[in-house]
Amino acid sequence: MRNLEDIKQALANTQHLVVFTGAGVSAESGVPTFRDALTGLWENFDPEALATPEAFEQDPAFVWGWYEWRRKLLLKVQPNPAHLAIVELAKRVPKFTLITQNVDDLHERAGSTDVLHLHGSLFTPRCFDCGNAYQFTAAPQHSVEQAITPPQCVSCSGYIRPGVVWFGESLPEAEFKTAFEAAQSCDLLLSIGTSGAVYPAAQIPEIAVRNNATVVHVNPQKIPTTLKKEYSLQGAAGEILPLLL
Ligand code: BJW
Ligand code: ZN
Repeated sequence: MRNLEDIKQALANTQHLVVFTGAGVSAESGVPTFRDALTGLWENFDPEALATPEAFEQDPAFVWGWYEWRRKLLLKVQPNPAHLAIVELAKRVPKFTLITQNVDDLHERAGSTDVLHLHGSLFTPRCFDCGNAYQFTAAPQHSVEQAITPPQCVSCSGYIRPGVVWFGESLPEAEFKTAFEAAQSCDLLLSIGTSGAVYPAAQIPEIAVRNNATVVHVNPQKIPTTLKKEYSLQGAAGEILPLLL
């Protein structure tokens, strides 16, 4: 596979490697992606009914229940060989930045540090009204269809919301800035398991391409590439990434 040899060469010479991940990196752990046919979360749920502040205001128990179901699922799964390979890659390069769109904690549980979570986390809930952080006290409840009234804020009685970034909301400023600067200054970027459907995160590989970095997409779907230094490695992240080590 000539591509693989080129990419290994780029890895051996890189000064600043950026790894940018989406839901696909956690798929082999058993976490559903969003947009994959049949298995994606949005095959069965309408994103507009769940992943917006308006949806939460309209039916907080429905939305909170859905996120509690996903939090519970995460407590049962483990990082996969893709998460572990990323930890190993970080050790082998002079400078490393890990940017994820994922709201799970599988990169951290695999051993990655300083992970830039562009879309927040399922584990940092806060008050919808005043923003006060909330500590989970109880284990999440179960059934996927189960509506659960959210807990209430101790300071203002507002409902507690998941600490994720919904459509129409801004990305966390510090993470956004660091991630975009890394995309501009890196010489190699691996974009792993993302459909590239959601902006502004989807600009990250585009920025790296524009700045003449080598960009490698790892995805079971073939990702169209435009430039000589842009590659598509077709396959599951947990199988492809260990080949780069
Ligand atoms: C594998 C694999 C294996 C499978 N190995 N790979 C109109 C109104 C308002 C906003 C907009 C608008 N038009 C556009 C916008 C902007 C909007 C947007 O991008 N919309 C598009 C969808 C059209 N963006 C926003 O609103 C963002 N904010 C923003 O722009 O702020 C400025 C603003 C303010 C006010 C008004 C307007 C603008 C915020 C976006 C937040 C996204 N949040 C979500 C939900 C988080 C909470 C939750 O988890 O529920 O984040 S959406 C969802 O998609 C989630 C993901 O992080 C994100 C990206 O998905 P990802 O990771 O790419 O997953 P999939 O499923 O799409 O793809 C998986 C891939 O893996 C596939 O390619 C598979 O092939 C692959 N795969 N197995 C490797 N084993
Ligand atoms: Zn509050």
